[in-house]
Amino acid sequence: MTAPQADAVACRLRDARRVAVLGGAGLSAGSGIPTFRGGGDSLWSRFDPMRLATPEAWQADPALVWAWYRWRMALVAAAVPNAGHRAIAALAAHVALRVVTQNVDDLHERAGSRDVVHVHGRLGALRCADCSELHAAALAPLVPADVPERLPPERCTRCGGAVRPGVVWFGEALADEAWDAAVAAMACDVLLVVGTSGQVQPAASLARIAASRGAWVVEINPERGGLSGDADLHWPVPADEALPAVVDALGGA
Ligand code: BJW
Ligand code: ZN
Repeated sequence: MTAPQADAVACRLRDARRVAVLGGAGLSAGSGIPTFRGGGDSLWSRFDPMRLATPEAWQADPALVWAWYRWRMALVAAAVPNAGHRAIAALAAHVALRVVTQNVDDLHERAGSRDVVHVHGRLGALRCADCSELHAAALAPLVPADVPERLPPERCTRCGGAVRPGVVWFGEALADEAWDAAVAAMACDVLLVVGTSGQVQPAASLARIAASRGAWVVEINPERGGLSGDADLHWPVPADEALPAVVDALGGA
């Protein structure tokens, strides 16, 4: 028997022409990647974001920042997509789907999703801190054997500058191309907001943008958060439970 929420979401999806996912760290929690906020082993309960995830932190101590990102890359490289990522990839067989994620891992891609918009960049997309040139390995998936070889990184082949993780730190602007694609994706009939606390701007404003354009918004998150007020339905279960149930209710992958 499927959950009533799964049937309700599936029913909306059947009538939708365009569907979007706005995802966050909770989607990858089921793959063993820690979230940023909350209790347990969350990143910001153990590490100071101002010393690790800002341009000032990079200026002050690039070796410390690199060590932390190297550890994060190794975690991601050893992780595998969970049932939530796989269900999102499977949904694309049923509906016209855009995936917008705040996550910097590559688990959506490894689960089979195409054209994922990473509004906060990607761990694997190393780039020059000075001229923004992408590092050669930028588009390769993260695999465990690569992580020690890639780091510490070489200097930029174009300008000799330092190579940095291709993520968006606090105080940095999101890449125009990613932001524009994310806003365009919010022109949808149904938005699935999955595993985000909705505390970080401007990404959190995307749900409001979709709602203001008439989207039906479902929030899949065990906890209520900053985006619950924008949601028509809050479904308080983990992503790797809810999303496969939606695919099942739609009639399988
Ligand atoms: C589950 C689950 C399961 C658990 N299933 N769910 C307006 C007001 C106040 C401040 C600002 C503002 N506008 C901008 C700011 C400043 C700042 C900001 O938002 N600060 C707030 C935190 C106060 N924003 C910025 O600085 C942004 N830049 C910017 O605004 O630039 C302006 C500018 C313009 C022009 C020139 C220059 C500048 C940039 C933000 C970058 C965020 N970067 C990070 C780190 C990325 C790199 C890295 O990974 O190291 O991005 S911070 C971190 O938070 C990361 C995430 O993508 C982001 C969002 O986190 P997310 O995904 O929501 O995770 P959590 O942990 O918060 O929540 C997890 C959720 O999952 C929870 O709700 C759980 O319940 C749930 N969950 N298990 C489903 N199994
Ligand atoms: Zn350079």
